[in-house]
Amino acid sequence: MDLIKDRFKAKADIASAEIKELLKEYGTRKIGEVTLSQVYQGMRGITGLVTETSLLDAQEGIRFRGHTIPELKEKLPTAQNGSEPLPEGLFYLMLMGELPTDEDVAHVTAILQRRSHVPNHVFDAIDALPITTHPMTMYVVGVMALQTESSFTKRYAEGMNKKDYWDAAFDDTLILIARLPRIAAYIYRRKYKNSEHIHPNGMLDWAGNLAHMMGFDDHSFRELMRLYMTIHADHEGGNVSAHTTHLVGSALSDPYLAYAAGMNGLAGPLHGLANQEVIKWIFEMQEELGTDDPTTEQIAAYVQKTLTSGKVVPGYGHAVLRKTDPRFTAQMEFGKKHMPDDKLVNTVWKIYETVPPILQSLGKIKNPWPNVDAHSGALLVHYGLVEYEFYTVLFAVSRALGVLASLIWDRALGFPLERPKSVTTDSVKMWIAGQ
Ligand code: AMX
Repeated sequence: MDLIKDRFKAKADIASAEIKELLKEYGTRKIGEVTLSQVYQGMRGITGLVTETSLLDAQEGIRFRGHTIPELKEKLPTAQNGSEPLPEGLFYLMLMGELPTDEDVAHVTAILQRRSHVPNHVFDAIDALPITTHPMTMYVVGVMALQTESSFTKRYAEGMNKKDYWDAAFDDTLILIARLPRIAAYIYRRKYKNSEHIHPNGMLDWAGNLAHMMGFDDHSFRELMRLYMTIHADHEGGNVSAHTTHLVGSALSDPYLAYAAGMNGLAGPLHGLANQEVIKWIFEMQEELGTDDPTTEQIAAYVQKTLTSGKVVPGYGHAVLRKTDPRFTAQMEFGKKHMPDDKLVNTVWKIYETVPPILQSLGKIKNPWPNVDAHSGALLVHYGLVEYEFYTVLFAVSRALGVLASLIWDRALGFPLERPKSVTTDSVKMWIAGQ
């Protein structure tokens, strides 16, 4: 661990010095203007955050440290006999800002394997919840129970120097990431498999072991988990889960507290819960139409019905993206390679043909194209992972890689408490009257 910590520290020192220079020279330059509408409408388009790990382009989609998803699929190391990127490699890239070698990735995998033991009280906390509890609630409770292990909180109480915050955040992050697959798999087996738990395989990579502990040992399912964990990891800093983790961390809440807060945001249906909503919506459509192979005409009628009843079409639209999400495309490619004839996957592709023109015709939706969540569930169902309430937990395990790599950077760069200004409508009226 010292090896990557030392490397990280050297990079963070250079970055800190650069930022200091930038602010000295250009600190008073305006980066944008804020309209009253933006203040009332979810702060869309306001630049107000620094997130080093990834950057989202409205047309092109996400770049992780400058690399697109197709590039990552080419450049990141894969498992032996595999062709999908290992998420440990993406974590290294987001943290270090440079592509890892095979040895770097093996090193991260080994660090995570060594730290993966989950203390019993975490399982006890999860077991104390009724079996009907949503898996995301169980997951956040598990993360909160693990917070007893935070070295950030212990060291802070002992009077840690602020120069060492990054170091404690680093330690917490690696332990937390190492343990999340076990917590997720435990919840899956508890809720859906009669608590018949499967022990970790200490030889497997992080995502492969998650698949194994959930009870899926098919080679291509492990490959899917590696791809899934890679593409869901980060989507720059303004989305609800990343922004919340960053915000809560800015109060010097430790990485466990900050990540748990972020995951409560991921559990909302307009954000990460959309992956369960998509499959639920498709299953309900199949039931209503009485077929598992609906035509595009039938899908179009069902979409209209969804819209008329005042609901959103899950998996479509985005607050920043204005084209098909490359994370959707990466999953479509996986589907074409591994299950081209799967009926549900083909339905997802038919929905892709049908929905955008309908949403476009409404005139108010800024992005009629599919996002990551439009595809992920159908791939999981193909392998027998049909319990769609669990899907957001998988998203959450992956999202830890991005938001926690960012949190280490937040502490390394000495970012302060986040505290934007708010207004009341009365104060806005007075401001307008005085103009
Ligand atoms: N179906 C129906 N209506 C939609 C829609 C959709 N998929 N996407 C947007 N709209 C509506 C909005 O509800 C809004 O309606 P209103 O003016 O009556 O309130 C209008 O179109 C304008 O919205 P927008 O500016 O295009 O989108 P936004 O930035 O406000 O919201 C998002 C973005 C993702 C919340 C929205 O597109 C949505 O609700 N999509 C469905 C849920 C979903 O797939 N979420 C997952 C996003 C990805 C992720 O975080 N995992």
